Amino acid sequence: MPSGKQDRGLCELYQQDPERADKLVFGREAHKDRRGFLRGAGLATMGAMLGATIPFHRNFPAGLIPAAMADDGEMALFKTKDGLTLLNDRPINAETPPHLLDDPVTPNERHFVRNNGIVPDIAYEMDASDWRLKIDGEVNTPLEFSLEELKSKFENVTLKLQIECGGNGRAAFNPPARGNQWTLGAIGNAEWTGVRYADVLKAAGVKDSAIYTAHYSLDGHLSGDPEKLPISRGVPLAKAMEPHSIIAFAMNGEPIPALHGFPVRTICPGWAGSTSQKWLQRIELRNVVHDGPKMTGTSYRVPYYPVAPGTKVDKADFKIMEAMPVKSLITTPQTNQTIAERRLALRGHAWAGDNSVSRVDISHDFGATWTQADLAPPPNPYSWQTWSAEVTFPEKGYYEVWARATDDKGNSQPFAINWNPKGYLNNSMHRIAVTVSA
Ligand SMILES: Nc1nc2c(c(=O)[nH]1)N[C@H]1C(S)=C(S)[C@@H](COP(=O)(O)O)O[C@H]1N2
Ligand SMILES: [Mo]
Repeated sequence: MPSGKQDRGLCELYQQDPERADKLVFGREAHKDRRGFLRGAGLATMGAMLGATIPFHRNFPAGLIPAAMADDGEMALFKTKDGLTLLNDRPINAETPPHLLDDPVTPNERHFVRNNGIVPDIAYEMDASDWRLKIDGEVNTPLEFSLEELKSKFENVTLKLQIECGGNGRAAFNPPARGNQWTLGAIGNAEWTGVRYADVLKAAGVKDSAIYTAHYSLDGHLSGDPEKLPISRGVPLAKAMEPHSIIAFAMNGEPIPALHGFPVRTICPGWAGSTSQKWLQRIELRNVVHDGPKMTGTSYRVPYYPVAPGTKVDKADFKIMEAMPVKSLITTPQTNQTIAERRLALRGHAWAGDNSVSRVDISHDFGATWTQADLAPPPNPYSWQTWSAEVTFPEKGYYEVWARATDDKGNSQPFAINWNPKGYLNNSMHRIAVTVSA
């Protein structure tokens, strides 16, 4: 597994800024001299990442990503994925192109990945025999469970649950917001099996003083410092007690894959994905709002009030992001297709945080007119809902198809982005391009 101090992975650097990556690794002018050798600071960096010296470094071409880095560690885990777009390799962040999200239940190999830190060893080993889940803090009886105990002591539930990263859609922000440049695909709707979060807390006896939960996990901080946690978030007690909040141990009928949180994770569906904590080892009930890493400052937080694009907002004016807003995707057809027929079948999904979706409308004339799509009810609350529609184009030419979902509280997707400093909660309409050739 590569270790090092850089906060962006090499693959990401090469994707975004190949010249800078070359300079960093291969020295100042390497990008101008493609024969550039690995030397000096670049050689040291590469050696540190590979954990060995490179005797033939003089033959090592500029711009080459060592095969060991592509085949080992997290990149090897990433190879189990099918068609995802890699945004960053350290930590792994990858999204699913919308047309690969067509299934009503997202297969494991197509579920997006959002990591803040380093995948822990337990997930590589897929062996939970030494693992325990601890429940403590504001409880009457602190408890500890092995994986088998957790599975057998509580009723098991299986639910289709959507998890969407709070930063999904950030790439569309202007001025840009720093962070992973998610386009549309940081959303998934897998079938999860686990125990109710509420049942586990009730077994420990929730004290009246408890108001918030805190999740602690096994993933490593990017700095390599074992004292530091990459992320420790939590939810208000009421969300944890909601019957669809679960502590999951299986994803689509299999042990949770390494990238998704083996052996167990919370799922607090409909809320920013960061509340669904992977590689869980401890839940603490707290008598204050949790203040772990990425709970404070501007992480997973948005201004209390709407702000104009580019506004500098005082840190004191941020609140914790909770439920995600109503949103939809067009998953069939893929965007940018040329079709030889005037009629086009469309399909997709829609979801709405804590709410349910009451309708999806489709436009093929830049929003001038809308027709209502057929919308299936959710198989269970907090699953996305599948919709279908058909449009007929009047003549050949370039069209856009737009989808707009509305939830049961009357909220609809906007056309414009509700800009905020960190690029969260973008639920603007999904648009696809269609060219009709006949
Ligand atoms: N332990 C841990 N849990 C985590 C994260 C993490 O970095 N570490 N990332 C969170 C974020 S920001 C999101 S959006 C979801 C993504 O879940 P997935 O990778 O299974 O799609 O996991 C959440 N749980
Ligand atoms: Mo996220």
